[in-house]
Amino acid sequence: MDTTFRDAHQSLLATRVRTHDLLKISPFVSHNFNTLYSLENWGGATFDVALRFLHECPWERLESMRKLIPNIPFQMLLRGANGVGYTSYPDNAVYKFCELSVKAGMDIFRVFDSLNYLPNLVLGIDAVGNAGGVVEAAISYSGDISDPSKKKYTLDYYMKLADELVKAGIHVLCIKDMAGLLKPRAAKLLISRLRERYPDLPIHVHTHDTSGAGVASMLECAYAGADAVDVAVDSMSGMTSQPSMGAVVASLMGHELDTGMNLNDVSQYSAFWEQTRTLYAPFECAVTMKSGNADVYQNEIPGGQYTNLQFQAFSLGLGDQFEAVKKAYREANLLLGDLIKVTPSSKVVGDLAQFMVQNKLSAADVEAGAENLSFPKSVIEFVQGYLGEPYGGFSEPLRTKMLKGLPTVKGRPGATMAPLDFAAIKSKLSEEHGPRITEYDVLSYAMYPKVTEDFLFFRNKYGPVDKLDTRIFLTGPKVGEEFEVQIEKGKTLHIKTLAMAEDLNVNGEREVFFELNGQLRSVMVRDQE
Ligand code: 3PY
Ligand code: ZN
Repeated sequence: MDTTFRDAHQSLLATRVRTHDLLKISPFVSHNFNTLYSLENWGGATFDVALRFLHECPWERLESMRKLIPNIPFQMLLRGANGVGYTSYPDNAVYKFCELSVKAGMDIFRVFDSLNYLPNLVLGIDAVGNAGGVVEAAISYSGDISDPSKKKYTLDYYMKLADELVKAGIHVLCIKDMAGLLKPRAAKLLISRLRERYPDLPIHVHTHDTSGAGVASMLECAYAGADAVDVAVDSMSGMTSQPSMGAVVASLMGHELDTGMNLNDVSQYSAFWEQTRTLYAPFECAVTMKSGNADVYQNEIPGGQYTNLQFQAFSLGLGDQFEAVKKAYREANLLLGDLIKVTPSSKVVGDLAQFMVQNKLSAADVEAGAENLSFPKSVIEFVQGYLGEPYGGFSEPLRTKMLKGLPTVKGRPGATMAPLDFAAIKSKLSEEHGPRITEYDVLSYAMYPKVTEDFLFFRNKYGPVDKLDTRIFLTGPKVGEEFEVQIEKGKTLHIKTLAMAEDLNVNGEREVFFELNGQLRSVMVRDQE
């Protein structure tokens, strides 16, 4: 599977790659990579970031990619009962979300739960199955099964969970190594054991290359009988992203597992992304991250979160704080009982770690003073049970001290949530934003109410900004610059910026003059300097 369209940029470029650039390279992918198991191009953080920061509709992105790539299965990442969000949703929101995803063009759903909590996983599996999608159920990997001193997440734990998932009726089993902890020897052990137990079950493995061992691990998985492994095109691979496509393709050439993929095609694809990546320089993790780092085996921070935490620390001018955050992350995880850490449980651990660093608290301080500390909201909601139940139970007596008498949820959180009234949401949105509200907008609202409202206001005011090219979108045109925007097939706007007024008006706005298809126009723009 190629992750370039989703996890690679989520992990390297803060998920900022725009539909415009994805569509530019889509015909090339369609023509040259039709032997891929799948193209991961949706879900995870892309949904939220598209709406929130890129001001574009994620559903339209999916439909547009589908039109240009009709011949490669599409794959998305579904956070089980957490949909594409950070919390539990009512069941009908997850079912409807899957139904619409299939309608918009999705094929394969990688379903995981941030605590490997079976009832949440089963809900996601059922929702995908109901929608007619391919169910790829994922076991999130933590710890190290090749280290006998690690007692919580053992080979036996993973085999039992696999048994439960197979019983739930899945099409594909995924091992989701979101932090890149699956060392080559552990990979061989786990995949060969799964292959032995389930000779006919398709097995798919996902990893991140944070330590630098990703290619080695994926090759071991392939040799041990995995059917598909995840890679990103070379120029979007490595470090917190997936291992390199070119490296895996080249390593298997002439072997019985030869992928049959052409290195020249990979290289052309990579050249496109090498160029395109430069447009996203402000979001580039490579500004702060220069190399792989094997300390991930200790802190167990997932790929996307690793770059986020590092970026936050460096942008505050606290580069050395990142070392403290990584250390605190490890401690926070142990305090909470050694959790599976992946969105959203990884956010809980990250928030606790940052809280500890900011307040200069050691693990012992947290344990001793929990009754008197104001923990981040995500941490409190986690101990209340809003994400489900962690394997091995909640950490006591810390949980009770943190709760300070707050109510708790037993079992699967979504089971006790009232269903959403989609018709009511639609009429509310239509009243506020006009009659063009679709069922896709309704589901965006179900996942992210405030972000979707902001997006709808923005779209009504500014139109389809996803049609602008990325440099213009991110930095704006220069005075005197001419550019074109294709708003639909055969409809192109010619724009030339002419001048800006010297003075600001009373609202702090400046008049900007431009030509639109040869006609003089002006617009008031708030001055940000
Ligand atoms: C996500 O949930 O977005 C992830 O990438 C988890 O690994
Ligand atoms: Zn990932």
